[in-house]
Amino acid sequence: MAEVGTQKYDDHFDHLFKNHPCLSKEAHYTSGRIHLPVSPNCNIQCKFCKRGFNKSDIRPGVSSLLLRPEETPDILEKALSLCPELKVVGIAGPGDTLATDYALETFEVIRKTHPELLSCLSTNGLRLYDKLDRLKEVGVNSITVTVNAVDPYILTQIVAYVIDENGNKLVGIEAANKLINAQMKGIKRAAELGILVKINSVLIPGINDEHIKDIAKVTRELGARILNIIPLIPQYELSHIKAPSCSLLEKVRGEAGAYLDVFRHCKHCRADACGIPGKGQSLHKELYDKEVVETFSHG
Ligand code: CLF
Ligand code: SF4
Repeated sequence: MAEVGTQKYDDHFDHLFKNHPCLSKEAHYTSGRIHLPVSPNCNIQCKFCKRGFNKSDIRPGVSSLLLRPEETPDILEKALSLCPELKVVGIAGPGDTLATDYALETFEVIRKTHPELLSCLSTNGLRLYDKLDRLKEVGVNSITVTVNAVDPYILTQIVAYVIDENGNKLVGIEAANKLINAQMKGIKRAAELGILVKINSVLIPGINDEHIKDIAKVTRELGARILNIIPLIPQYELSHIKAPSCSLLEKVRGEAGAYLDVFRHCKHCRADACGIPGKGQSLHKELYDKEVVETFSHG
């Protein structure tokens, strides 16, 4: 029986809750995670994300902050020697992990070389449903979906556009409906396949602060298990909005906590993060032998 916050579950996720640093307070201080930055592109544009779709279109190997899937086992070996407590291999960017197949290819390689490690993926969810069979096949244990609204009118204030599977650029309510429908289908199916689903929601004062509880309610009904509320970093098109205060963050966490357990220890990790997050350990410099440019990560 797993006991998470106020919720009790009789299920097979005990091992994950005990060992994953983003699922329990205890593991946050004892388990390490490495993010492998293999996913360069994104297929949507969030108004708070300063990576433009075109600007993010860099290829692996061109930039020092991107790895090719076949390079990852060596990096992982080095990471394990620097941090033997590593339990989780995560892929969280710098773009969307399912906009290209590099994340899937990486998990396939890692499953063969390091089957003992847990595999964790973070995505905006646009392509989640389509890729779930492959994700299951390559052994992904947990998936984080960033859901910033389940109401399309609210989402139009957060997402500028979505590129659909045929390469068409959708805007406004059409884009919002496309993303929400894809996320909902993906979350439900992932949960049905026995993959643990965590939700990340960016708290944007004046836009979705009264709506996060609805996100918690809807996603819980679909099978999500835990929610991480990330305070907005005001930038790009939302640079005029102030970051949420601690009291607003606490209020929203309390409201959402009525539906889903809330993870409160998130460290807003980089897409190339490595170490034990609760100890503030950051080994990316040692790992790559040089300082690399800070990258965005969904976490
Ligand atoms: Fe990475 Fe995210 Fe997996 Fe964790 S991070 S993909 S679930 S292994 Fe963790 Fe970092 Fe917060 Fe993310 S502390 S940003 S919640
Ligand atoms: Fe893409 Fe993530 Fe940036 Fe949104 S926040 S535009 S999903 S990389």
